[in-house]
Amino acid sequence: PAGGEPNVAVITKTKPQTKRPNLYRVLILNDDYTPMEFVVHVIERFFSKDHEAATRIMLHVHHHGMGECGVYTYEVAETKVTQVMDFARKHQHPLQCVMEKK
Ligand code: NFA
Repeated sequence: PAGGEPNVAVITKTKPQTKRPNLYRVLILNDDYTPMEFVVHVIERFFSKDHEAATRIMLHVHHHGMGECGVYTYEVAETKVTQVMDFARKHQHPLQCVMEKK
């Protein structure tokens, strides 16, 4: 019949499934009061570094004002920050730990 149903083509696009998660650096900040050995212990305990690597990071923070302890997805980074801040507070040290988007 004349004027029948319009012919409509539907094109569905498939996106390449390669979505990377957003990553966050966890940083420790220098201060004048937290003992160096406490900072080394924190880095070993919460960021799974050996004593040598933890000492290197601590000295970097001491000399440059801040330093990276690791790179994680959002929830893991948030957990690390909370663990470090709670542990520092419990031991009455002013150590600060923050996360920033890479
Ligand atoms: N600057 C601190 C001190 O001299 C040591 C420190 C290093 C503190 C790294 C915080 C972070 N006792």
